[in-house]
Amino acid sequence: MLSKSIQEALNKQVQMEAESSQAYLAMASWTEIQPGLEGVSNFFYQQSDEERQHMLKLVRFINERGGYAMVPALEQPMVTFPSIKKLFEEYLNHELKVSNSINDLVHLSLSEKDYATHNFLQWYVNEQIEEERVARTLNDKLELIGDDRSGLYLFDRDIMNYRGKE
Ligand code: OFO
Repeated sequence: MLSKSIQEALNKQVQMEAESSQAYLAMASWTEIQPGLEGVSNFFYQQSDEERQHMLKLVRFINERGGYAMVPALEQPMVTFPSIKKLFEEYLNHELKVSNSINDLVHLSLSEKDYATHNFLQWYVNEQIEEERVARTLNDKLELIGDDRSGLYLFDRDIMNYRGKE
């Protein structure tokens, strides 16, 4: 059975995963209408789907443990971006924020001796390690590319290779 505070914190995480899904959907849509960024757009469509899965996993867990997962209201995410570089910075910052939030949840579960939730959260801890790695790698690549248009062409072509999953 979940304590009230754990239930609330897990529901906040539901909201965060839903917001991640929306934020990446906005990135997918914006890059889809820019010339030559089909690869980046596909990448964010997939990221958005994954975040929805992360949200659902939490919803099912909360309900399974005797709580109630409440579908949250969402704010509109950033829908236009000054540059592709800024978009990827935004992506990395977002992942760092999510990692912090997962860490806080892990801390709370330990302080309340809720080992079932603690165990459940390990999947998210590992997922965030991977997602931060991918986001950092992509930011580093863009830094290297600078204003080189052929570099950006290759970046778009190869972006799926940096995911390290599939
Ligand atoms: Fe939900 O995995 Fe990153 O944010």
